[in-house]
Formats: sequence, structure tokens, C-alpha cells
Amino acid sequence: MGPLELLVVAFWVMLPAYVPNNAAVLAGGGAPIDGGRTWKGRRILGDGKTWRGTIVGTLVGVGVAYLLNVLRPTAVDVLGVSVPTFPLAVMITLPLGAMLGDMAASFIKRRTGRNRGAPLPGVDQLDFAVMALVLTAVVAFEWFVAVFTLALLVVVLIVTPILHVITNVLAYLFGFKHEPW
Ligand code: CTP
Ligand code: K
Ligand code: MG
Repeated sequence: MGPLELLVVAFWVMLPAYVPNNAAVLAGGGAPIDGGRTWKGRRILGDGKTWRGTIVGTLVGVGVAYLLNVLRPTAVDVLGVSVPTFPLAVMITLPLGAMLGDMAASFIKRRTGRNRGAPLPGVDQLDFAVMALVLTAVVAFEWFVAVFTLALLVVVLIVTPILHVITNVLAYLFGFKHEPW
């Protein structure tokens, strides 16, 4: 695969993991997952991780994967790039992993004294992608190794933080987010 093809496949394959966190920002609110509970004097996750945001985010991600599967034949024709199909397990592990990665980062933030909304540079930009990849690799190992070459993984790890920064600055400017990260 050439560089442009790698970029297209990276974006295609990660889109079901990119969309959930943004959908959660739009859908968020209501009861927090930790139910307000604390551990060692600090919230377990905090008010920024809600049931509604997590469930809607995951479902929207599953929907995105489904849509990409439907669009795949057309995309292969139009783009001339062999993008993969998502098996059912992966339709779930990519968005669910993304939400869990974001949640794990909030857990770490609270344990290290950071309040809701505080940035954790590096982690904020990759938590969701790394957990989505790990969960997918664990649950659908054969699909994972068939799709992810080392080059594709490297492209994903470079492209993801760039897209994350752009998306979050835009979401902040449009008033959807409280912080631009
Ligand atoms: N959100 C949600 N449920 C999630 C993730 C996000 O409801 N699982 C919503 C919340 O309204 C949250 C907003 O999306 O405030 C922004 O998400 P994020 O930046 O991840 O949360 P923060 O509020 O910054 O909290 P934290 O410091 O824990 O990351
Ligand atoms: K976050
Ligand atoms: Mg935040």
C-alpha cells in the first residue's frame, strides 16, 4: 500500500472508533457511571462519563461500522482502495473500546488529582484509539492481524492525535465542548 492508500484505510478502519467520543459529547448528560461515588477522596470517574453518553456513543459507532460495510463496495470502486469489512464483533469492539479507553483515562486522571475536564496531553489524544485496537485484537485476533500491518498501525497512531486535536478545537469553537481538548 502507498501512503495515500494507507491514509484512506487508516481513516476508514478507525472511523467507528473516532465517532463515539464525539457522539458522547453531543449526547452526554444525566447520571454519571460512577453514581457520584468516590475512591480515596476523589471521584472514581467523574461527571464527564455518563451512561447516556457512553451508550449513545457506542451505538452510534456500531451504526457507523454498519454504514461503512454497506458503502464498502462503492468505496472500493470509487476510491480504488481495498478497505476492509467489519465483522459483527469488530463493529462492537471498535466503538466500545473507544469509550472504555476514554473512561480508563478519566480513571487515571482522577487518581492523579486531575479534575473533570483537565487535560492529560498524549493520553487524551490516543486513549480511545489504543483501547479500541487492543479490545479488537483480543476479541477478533484473526481479523486484526489480517487488516493491520505495522505500517497501518503507525499511520493510525500518527493520524489519530492530529484528527483529535482538529475535531476538539472545532467542537470547542462551535460551543459543543467546554475545553478545546
Ligand atoms: N461524555 C459522556 N460520557 C462519556 C464520555 C463523554 O457523557 N463516556 C460527555 C460528557 O458530557 C463530557 C463530554 O462528553 O463532559 C466531554 O468528554 P470528555 O472530554 O471525555 O470528558 P471531560 O468532561 O473532559 O471529563 P474527563 O476529565 O473525565 O475526561
Ligand atoms: K477524554
Ligand atoms: Mg475532556
